[in-house]
Amino acid sequence: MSIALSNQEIRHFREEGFLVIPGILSEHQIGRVFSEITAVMAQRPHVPDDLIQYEPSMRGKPWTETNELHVRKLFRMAVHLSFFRELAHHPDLLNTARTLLGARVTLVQTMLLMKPPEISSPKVWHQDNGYFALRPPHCFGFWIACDPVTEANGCMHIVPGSHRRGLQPHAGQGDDFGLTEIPAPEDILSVPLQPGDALLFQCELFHFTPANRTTQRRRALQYHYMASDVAKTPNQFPWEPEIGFE
Ligand SMILES: O=C(O)CCC(=O)C(=O)O
Repeated sequence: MSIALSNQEIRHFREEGFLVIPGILSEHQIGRVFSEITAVMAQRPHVPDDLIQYEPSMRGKPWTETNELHVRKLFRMAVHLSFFRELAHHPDLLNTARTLLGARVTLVQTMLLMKPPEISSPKVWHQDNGYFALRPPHCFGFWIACDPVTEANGCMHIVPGSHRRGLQPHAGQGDDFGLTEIPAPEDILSVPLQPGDALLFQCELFHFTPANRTTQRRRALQYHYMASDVAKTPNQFPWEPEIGFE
């Protein structure tokens, strides 16, 4: 039996731009995610170039290419790794995407956001559609906690309802590309989660994660799906969808 969103949850997602679904992945599935990360790192350097991105703060410091704790993110895993490709077909993800976006959906992008202890950097305030440039913005992401996720180790911070303002100006380069106007503290909601819990967020919702200030790991999976009526518009971040579903 897969999860079926209630009308109230669908309304909440449309109005507030987010929804929390507890327990979307099992302990066993999270364990597989961790072992896949370890396997990828053990295969260095024989892995695709776009799969691993290291923490910028490690530049110039002693580090090893095989140390998981030096990794900022894994990227495009559904293209490169069968476990993550199969996970994109998980009924709770795919059926929820179809409920919110319509029958024909595409997997836009997958990431494993590693936010390692002590050396990580914040992810600046942004809207994902600042990177995707999709019109209309019929797209959302699942952000799935793999570790216990807290304010101290870098949980998601969002501005409920901000997707209704439409795409706002962004500036900066690479991972520092973000909103030119930072939200007011009173508008911000932090979203602590337990392993396996998912935050669903619309692709124009303002969001941010602080650095991990603890000695605990904070790994999260991010899977974005888009609807079939969406077109990519040109911007500075060229990307290709990972999977189309029939
Ligand atoms: O998990 C994180 O640290 C932030 C991820 C995020 O917002 C993104 O990559 O767009």
